[in-house]
Amino acid sequence: MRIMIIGGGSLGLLFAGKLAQSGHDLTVVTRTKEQALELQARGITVVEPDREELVLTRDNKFKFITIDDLNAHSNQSSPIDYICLMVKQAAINNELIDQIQRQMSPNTYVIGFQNGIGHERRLSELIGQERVLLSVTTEGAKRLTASSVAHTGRGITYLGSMDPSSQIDANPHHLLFAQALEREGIHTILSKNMEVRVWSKLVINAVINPLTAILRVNNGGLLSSSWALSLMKDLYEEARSVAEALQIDLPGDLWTSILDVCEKTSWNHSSMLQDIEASRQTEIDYMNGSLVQFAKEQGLKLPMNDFVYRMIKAIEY
Ligand code: KPL
Repeated sequence: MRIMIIGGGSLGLLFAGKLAQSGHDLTVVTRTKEQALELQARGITVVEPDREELVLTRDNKFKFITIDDLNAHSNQSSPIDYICLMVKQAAINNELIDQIQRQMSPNTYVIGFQNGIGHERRLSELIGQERVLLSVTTEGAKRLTASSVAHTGRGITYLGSMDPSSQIDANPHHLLFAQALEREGIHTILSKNMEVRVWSKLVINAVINPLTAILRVNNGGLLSSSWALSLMKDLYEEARSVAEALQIDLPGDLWTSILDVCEKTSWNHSSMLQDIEASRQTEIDYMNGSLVQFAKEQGLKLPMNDFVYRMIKAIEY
């Protein structure tokens, strides 16, 4: 199999480190030349809680290029089976989609690993829904350096299409790809229920992320105040009402799962809090912003989600 990973952040490095060990051909596409050179020179290190896995990558099965090198790369090599898109939603612009299209053969699949919602629509419109897969993963990863990443928590990676009629688990290529990840310790499930998975993760993020960023607390901090809990509950009820209007059947115990995530990741700073702390653009547009948008289309109002959306907009940058 030939696999391309676009994005050298924590998740991109974790999956690159694991897939590099699986024996398949791998191209990693980074934003900066410095990172591509460092990966080439040092290999990829994945720090597991009990050991360090160093994958030396000076083999011609591995390539490290930058986004700017992508166009030249497409003319040189044989077809890619999977392109794992591991950049934030805001980075998925028409230019990137155009570059991705040039890498594709009729059999290539593009897998979107983004938080939130909106990317599937954009990718499907330009690439075609039948070539687009989505992934929802709860693997924990923290980038340590340009070439090393800590695997901070084991989770589950769901992979599937938003089209419920697609026979994801009957496709031998997808089975092979899932097996490659599974063998390297990334528990992977081919799911026929991706809409519910994507929406469940969206609701979890829409409840936890903006509040942690506004209140400047870690995920566990939300549980220690009844005021914070009541804000979470309001965001949750509103998000659920949009899903209901769209006939998306969210799990009945999703509220308990949200509390569970806060408890299990108690010391983590949510990705949105990290973005605010680092003065980076947040993913609020694709989380609460999208919920408000979907609600509008359904004739609904989400005052709490709209409020946190505007609060984050006011404090980001
Ligand atoms: O996915 C997350 C994020 O930070 O974006 C949660 C689930 C909130 C864990 O930190």
